[in-house]
Amino acid sequence: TFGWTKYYELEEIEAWLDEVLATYPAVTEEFIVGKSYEGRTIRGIKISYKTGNPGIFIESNIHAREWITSASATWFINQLLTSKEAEVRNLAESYDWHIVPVFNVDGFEHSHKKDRMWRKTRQPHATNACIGADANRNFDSHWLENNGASNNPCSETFAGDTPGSEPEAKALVEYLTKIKDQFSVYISFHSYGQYLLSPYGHTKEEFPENYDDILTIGKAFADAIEGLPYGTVYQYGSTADVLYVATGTSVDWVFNELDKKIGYTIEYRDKGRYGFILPPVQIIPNCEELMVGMLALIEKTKELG
Ligand code: 0X9
Ligand code: ZN
Repeated sequence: TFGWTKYYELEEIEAWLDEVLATYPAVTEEFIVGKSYEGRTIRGIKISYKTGNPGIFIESNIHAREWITSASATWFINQLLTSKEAEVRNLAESYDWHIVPVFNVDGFEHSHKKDRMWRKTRQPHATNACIGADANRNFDSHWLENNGASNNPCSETFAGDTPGSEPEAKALVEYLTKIKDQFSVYISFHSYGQYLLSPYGHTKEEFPENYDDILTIGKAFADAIEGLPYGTVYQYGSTADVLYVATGTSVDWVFNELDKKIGYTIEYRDKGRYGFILPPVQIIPNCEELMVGMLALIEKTKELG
């Protein structure tokens, strides 16, 4: 049976998703973002307990090797549906959740079957033997500017030939545009480094007009996680300021092009000891951190209006 003491392959995650959809038909619904290059269906689950809730969109595993992200997304889905804790119930039932546990389906499959460290999509390049692009550099927001991505198909941060050249990114843009009135918060799950990153990724010379609020929310997230007995420390701030310049990311596209005010990238455990190969015993502790962090993040977001 499915659980959170090991990592699962795509097929197992999808079977679990089917089971969840069948078990909670009154409050769950499948949605389809689109098709990957290799023809897989990019699936999501919507969880909605009542009408009129504000929406939160969670995109996970855009980078193939970041397995802790889909493990955390499935854990989070399970908590929203099964937790009996008052705070979690309130979080679950006061928002409409749109969650894509494995976005980069082709890359994820490849990371299981062939190359554990695969990051990118799997679409071949027309004039180069290297395969794939960094889906998180392929969105049409400051695409390929400021050295925040590479034009070399062999680079791990290859931006793709054009914005939306990757079928996965193109499908997500179309899907998010279609449902843009149904969510106000966008969160992208990544690993690793223990950061809560906000826009902008494309420059550290400029900050969003609501950056003070963004930092206040970030602090609430980090403080909540530090309050757990694990003592895990998260840094927070703009991507360009805290980490590095990254252009054409999904979060920045949503923030800039869909005019959303709250968008974060969570970079999960650890700080590099295990890196992308986070041991399975850390899945649940990581998820506990996610939950207290999310509770604080959403609470503070609501408080600041
Ligand atoms: O470089 C990335 O795409 C992310 N880091 S990772 O090590 N997981 O590859 C950070 C991207 C965060 N930036 C924004 N979304 N603005
Ligand atoms: Zn990543």
